[in-house]
Amino acid sequence: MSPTTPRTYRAGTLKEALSRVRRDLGGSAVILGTREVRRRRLLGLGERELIEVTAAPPDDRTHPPQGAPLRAVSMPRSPVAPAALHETDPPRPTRPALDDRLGRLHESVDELSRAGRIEHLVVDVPAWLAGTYAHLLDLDVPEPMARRLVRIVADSVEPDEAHQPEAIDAALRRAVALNLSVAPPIAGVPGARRVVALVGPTGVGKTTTVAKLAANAKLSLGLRVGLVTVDTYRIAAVEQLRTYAEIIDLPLAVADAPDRILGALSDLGPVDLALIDTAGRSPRDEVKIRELADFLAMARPDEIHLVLSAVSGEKSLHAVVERFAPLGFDRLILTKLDEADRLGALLGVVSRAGRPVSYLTIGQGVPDDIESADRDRLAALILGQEAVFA
Ligand SMILES: Nc1nc2c(ncn2[C@@H]2O[C@H](COP(=O)(O)OP(=O)(O)OP(=O)(O)O)[C@@H](O)[C@H]2O)c(=O)[nH]1
Ligand SMILES: [Mg+2]
Repeated sequence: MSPTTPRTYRAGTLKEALSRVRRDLGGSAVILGTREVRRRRLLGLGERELIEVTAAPPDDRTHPPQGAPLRAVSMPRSPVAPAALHETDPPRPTRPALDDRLGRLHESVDELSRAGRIEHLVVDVPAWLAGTYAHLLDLDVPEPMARRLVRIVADSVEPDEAHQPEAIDAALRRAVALNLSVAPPIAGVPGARRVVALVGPTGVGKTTTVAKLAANAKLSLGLRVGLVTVDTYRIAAVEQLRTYAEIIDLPLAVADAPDRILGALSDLGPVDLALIDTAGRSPRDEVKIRELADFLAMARPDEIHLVLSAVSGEKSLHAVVERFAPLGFDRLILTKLDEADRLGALLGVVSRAGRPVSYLTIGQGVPDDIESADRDRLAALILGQEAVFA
C-alpha cells in the first residue's frame, strides 16, 4: 500500500474508530468519510453495526507541525451557510502534484458518495479534532456545520493548546456562540404600550411562556401587563390563560375574530405590555396559518416570537420555520430545553431561521423556568458544557 492510500478503520462507535485512526496515522490524518456497515456475527447471531472511517495519512508538505491546526483541503461550500460563521477560504495546496492527487481522491470519494456508500464527507477534519467532530455529530449538530465549527476551532486554537481539551472546549463554545444571535428581553416602557404575540405549532409551550413572561414583567419589572388570546378553538385554551390571568392578577381579553383584536387590546385598559397568545397551528395547515396571519395583520404587534420546542426533530423544526415565515416573526423562543436529549439540531435551525433567540424555557414552572437568551449560555447548553439547571 502506498503511504497516501486511504485506509479504513472499523469500530463499534465513531469515537473508537477515530481514535484508531489517530493511533495509526497520527494527529494530522485526514478523515475522508464515515459510514455504517453491517457485519454478520458468528454462529448465525444476526448482524452488528460498525462504523467505518476512511482516512488518509497526512502529507508532510502541506501539514503544519504536529499539534498545529490542520488546514482544510478544498471542499464544496455547504448550502447551510450561517451568516455569522465567517469562513476563511482554506489555503490552496501549492504543488500541482498534490492538487492532482487530491483531485483524484475527491473524485473517488464523490463517486462512492453518489453510490450511497459514504454518507458524510469529512475531508477537512484534522484527526486531533476527530473526537470533537464526533461529539458534535452525537449532539445532532448538522454535519456540514459540525465540519465548519471544527475548522474554526482548528484555526483558532494555538498549536501549543491543541492537546488541551479545555482549550478546545472553549474554542468550540466561542465558535458555536458566534453562530447564534440573541435578542434582548422584551422592553416594556411604562406608558408606551408594547404588543407582543407568540405563535407556533401546537403544544410547544406558547401559553405557558406567555404566563411566564407576563408574571416576570409584572412582578420583576413592575409593568402593567394584559393578556389577549385568539385561541378560541378550544374552550380549555381560553380557560388555561384565564387561570394564569387570575393567579397573576392581570386583565384578559378574548378576540374571536381578526376584526375583534383591536377591541380586545383596548379592553385591557392602559397596559405597558400586551401579550397575545395564539392557537397552536400545525405547520401543515396553511389555512389556519393564514387565519392567524389575518389576526396579526389587524393587531400589528411590535414583536412576533415564533415558539420552537427543543424536543422536535431538525426536519420538523425547519418545516415550522418555513411555514410560519409568512407571519413575519422576528424572534425565536426555544422551549423545553430541559426535556431534550440533544440540542445540536437547534444550531442549524437558528442559523437558517436568521432571527435572534429571545428566550429559553427550561421547565413547566411559572414564572421561574425561563431565561433571557444569552449566546454563551446557549452555546454551552447546546454543547452539553453546562446543564439546564445549575
Ligand atoms: N418540560 C417542559 N415543559 C414545558 C415547557 N414549556 C411548556 N411546557 C409544557 O408543555 C405543555 C404544553 O404547554 P402549553 O403552554 O399549553 O403549549 P401551547 O403551545 O400553548 O399549546 P397549544 O395552545 O395547544 O398549541 C404543558 O404541559 C406545559 O407545562 C418547558 O420549557 N419545559
Ligand atoms: Mg396554548
